[in-house]
Amino acid sequence: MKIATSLALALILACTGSALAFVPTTSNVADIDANQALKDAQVFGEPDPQPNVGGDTIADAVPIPAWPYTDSGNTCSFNHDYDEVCPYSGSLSPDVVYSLVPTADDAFNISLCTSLYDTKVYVYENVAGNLAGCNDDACGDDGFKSELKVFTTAGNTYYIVIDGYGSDCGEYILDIDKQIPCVKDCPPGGHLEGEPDCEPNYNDVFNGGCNSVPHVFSPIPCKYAATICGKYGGFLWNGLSYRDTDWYKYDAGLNQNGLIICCNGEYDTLFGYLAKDCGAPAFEEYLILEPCVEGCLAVPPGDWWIFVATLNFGPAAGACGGDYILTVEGLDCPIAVEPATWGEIKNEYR
Ligand SMILES: [Ca+2]
Ligand SMILES: [Ca+2]
Ligand SMILES: [Ca+2]
Ligand SMILES: [Ca+2]
Repeated sequence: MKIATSLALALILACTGSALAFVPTTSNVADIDANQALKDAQVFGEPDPQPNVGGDTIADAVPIPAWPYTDSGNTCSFNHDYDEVCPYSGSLSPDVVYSLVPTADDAFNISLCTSLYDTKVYVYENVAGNLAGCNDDACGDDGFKSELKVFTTAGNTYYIVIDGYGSDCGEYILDIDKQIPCVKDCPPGGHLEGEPDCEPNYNDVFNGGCNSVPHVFSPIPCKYAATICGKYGGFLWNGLSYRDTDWYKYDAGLNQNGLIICCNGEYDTLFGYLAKDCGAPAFEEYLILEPCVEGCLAVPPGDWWIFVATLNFGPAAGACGGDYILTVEGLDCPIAVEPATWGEIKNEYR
């Protein structure tokens, strides 16, 4: 019994420990210093170098003949030839290069999520340095593995560089597959968020909530069931990774019985509600949603703020102008009466 208890505690600690790496916050900027401290504290076992079998540089990149595609190896036996900042700089990790020539305009998902070290991945279009996308941390048991979606043009050559954080190297598992892009359109009757699309150095004075000075929120239209069509995405602000955060409020006193709030967006989405306190804003409850997957939360009675943003920061989060749909059901607003003509009313009593 005692063993079971301590085992359970160990499991909880393990979960908390890994979740600590990237517990989602309501911030609009990646906390690079805090993340870096967590990443630097990671210790990897001695690598198990495997023979360098090609792919050390773009000149001898391993061609990807067809997809879906999976390959594995160990980066430790390769040289450090390339690096990109996303957002951590100064990496000296060895890297391995693959190449892919799409036959149609497409989108690909490149995953290192099941790899065994702190990976980084980026893609060059046709020549080294012509960056089509970069990601350091997106997935995996500790959140430090990499995943990237890239849009490709038929006939171009895409060089996929498997790299690492700091000087980390190790065993990687590369999974590549064509991505069916998620598209969300505003349904009839949807209320437009109205915020301008974000862009480089965008300053959100529209509905950035506690991240804006002064704090600003978008009011949820007073309907029993409101549908809001929002725009979001990630961008760079003076080289740092930012994201558009959208904070919504409703009139105090309109939530007597609880709400059901749902969100469905084109990108990996962070969605939740929180107490109305900008002193130390923290989620009461949140969901991390994959593209085109709807998630719902039951909000208890009372006054709360509702939050929607991309899960990630910077351009890797998804281009500015992405769409999401937020629905809020249960506000104690007057129920709209359908206008009826006299003829319709008479028909009711025929
Ligand atoms: Ca490198
Ligand atoms: Ca990483
Ligand atoms: Ca927005
Ligand atoms: Ca916003």
